[in-house]
Amino acid sequence: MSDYFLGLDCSTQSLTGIIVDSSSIIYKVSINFDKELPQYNTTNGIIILENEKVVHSFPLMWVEALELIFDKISNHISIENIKAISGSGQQHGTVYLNNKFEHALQALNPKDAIINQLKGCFSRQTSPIWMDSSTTRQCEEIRKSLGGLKETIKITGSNTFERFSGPQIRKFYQENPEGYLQTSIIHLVSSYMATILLGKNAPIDHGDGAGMNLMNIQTKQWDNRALNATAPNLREKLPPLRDSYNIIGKISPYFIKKFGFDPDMILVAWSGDNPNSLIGVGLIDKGKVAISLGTSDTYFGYMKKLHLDLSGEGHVFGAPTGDYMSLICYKNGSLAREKIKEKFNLNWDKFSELLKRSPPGNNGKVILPYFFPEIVPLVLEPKVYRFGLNENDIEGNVRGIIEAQFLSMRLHSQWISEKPQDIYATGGGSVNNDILQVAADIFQTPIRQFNITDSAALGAAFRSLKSYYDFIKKGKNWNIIVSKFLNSQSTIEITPKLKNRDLYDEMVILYKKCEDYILRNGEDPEFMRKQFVEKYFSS
Ligand code: XUL
Repeated sequence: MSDYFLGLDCSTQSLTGIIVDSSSIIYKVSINFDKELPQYNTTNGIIILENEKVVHSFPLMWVEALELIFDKISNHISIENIKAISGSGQQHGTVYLNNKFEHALQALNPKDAIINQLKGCFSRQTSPIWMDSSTTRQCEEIRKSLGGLKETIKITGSNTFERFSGPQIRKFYQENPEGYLQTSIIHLVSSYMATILLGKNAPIDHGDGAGMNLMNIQTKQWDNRALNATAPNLREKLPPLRDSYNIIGKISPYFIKKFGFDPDMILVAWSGDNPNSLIGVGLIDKGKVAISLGTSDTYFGYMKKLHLDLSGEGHVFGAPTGDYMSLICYKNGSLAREKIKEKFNLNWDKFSELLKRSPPGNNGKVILPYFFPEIVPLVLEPKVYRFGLNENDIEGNVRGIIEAQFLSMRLHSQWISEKPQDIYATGGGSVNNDILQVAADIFQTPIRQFNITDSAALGAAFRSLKSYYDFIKKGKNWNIIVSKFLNSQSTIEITPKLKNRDLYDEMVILYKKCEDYILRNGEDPEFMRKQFVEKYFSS
C-alpha cells in the first residue's frame, strides 16, 4: 500500500489537486470556478465590484470547490492512503471572519455541505484578491507612516502595493469600521483553506505572510510599526506566523467522516502560489530562476541571503525551505495574451503560427500592453500604447504582446542579482514552445519546459511529502525530493538563438524608452525606434 501526498492549489481561476507517492505523480484533478460553480457568476474566477480596480472573489466558492475536489479524488484513489496534505493559495487575498466562525467550524456536520454551515461567519462576504488595485491612498498612508519607500521595503520586504493585504485591510477598516470591528480573524487565502481543513484557525506561513506589508522580513514576526500603520488592534485579528514546513495538526472530523481520510493524516502549513511554485519547479539552489505564465505572469528566483529591491518594484518573500525568494509580478499575463488572441479571433495554434512567422524585433513595432492595471511598472489606468504598430496589424500585435511581456521582465528583473544560467518555465502558457522561444531569445538563456505546468500544486505536494518524512524521522532532503520527481519528468530545453542577442540587447533599451515616455514624461522614443528599424530591418 503506497503512501500518498496531496498538494492543493486554490488559484484565481481554479482549485487543482496533485497526488504524488514518493517518486511519481499519481493523479491530477482541477475544478474550474466559472464552469463548475456557475452559481457564483465569476468570470475567470473573479467579480468586479464598483469599478475595474475593485476585484474580489468568494471565500465560500473556494470551500465548495474543496468539497467537490475531495469527491473527485475519492472516486479515483483510496483517500485513506493520503498521509499528508499541504496547499497553495493565490497570494495577498484576504478573508474576514466574525466570532461565530471557529465555533461553526468545530461543529460542522458531515451530513450537510460546509457552505450552508459557514454562511453567517463572514464579516465581509467577498474577498479582495491580488488583482485589486483600489488601495493607492492606503499604500501612500502606510508608506508614509513607515518612514518612506526605503524604510517600508527594509521592514516588510516590499514597497506597499495595492494588492498587498495590509493596504487592503486598512481600506476595509476605513470604509467599513463596523465590519472591521466585527472581524475576529483575518486570513489569507492560503491560511483560510488550511483553517477549513484543520477545523480551527491555522497559521500564516512566512512565504505568504511576506506579501502583506505586515511581516518583518528580517525577523519573520508581525511588525508593530506596520500593524499600527494599518489598522487598530490588528495583531489580535491575525493568526500567528509559522515556517512553511510547520505541521499544523490533523484534519478535522468533518472530513474524516465525510470523505474517509485517515485520522492520523497530517496537515502542513499552506503557502502562497509563488513560494509553492518555487519548490514545484525545483528551485532550491542559487543560479536558477523561473517564469510562471498564468493569470499573473511572475518571474522568481531562490535567494539564500536577503537582498531587497530598494527601487520598490520587486518583492522578497519567504521560501518554503526557510530561505528567501525574489519575485516580480505582472497582471497583464495570460488575460492580456487572450485579449490579443480574441481581438483577432485566433486559436492558440494560429497565434503560434503568426508568432513563428514574424521576425524577432517585430520590425521595430512595440506595444505597452496595459489591458489591465499593471503592477510592474505601476499603471493604475489601463491603456494599450502602440509605437509604429497599427491596431489591426495581426502579426505585429501577436509578436508585440509576447515581446513586450519578456522585454519588461528582463528590464524589471535587473535588481535580482542572481544571473540565471537556466530559466524554468511553468504555468498554463508554458506549454507553448513558440512563446518560450521568444523568452529564450530575449533573456539569451536556455528555457526548460516541464510537462507538468501546475507547479504550485506540485510544490504543495512536495512540501507535504517532505514534512511527513521529517515527521516520521526518515528525513529526505529537498535535493533528493525534487530531483527524483523532476528528473523523471520529460523536459524540453529551448535554446536561445545567438543571432538575436544584439537585437534584443538594443530592443530592451528601446522598450525602456517607450515606458519612460508614457509613464515618466521621458523623451519621445521615435528617433531611437527609427534607428533600430534602420539597423535591423532595412534591406
Ligand atoms: C504575486 C501575485 C500573484 C498571485 C496570483 O505577488 O500577486 O502571482 O499570487 O496567483
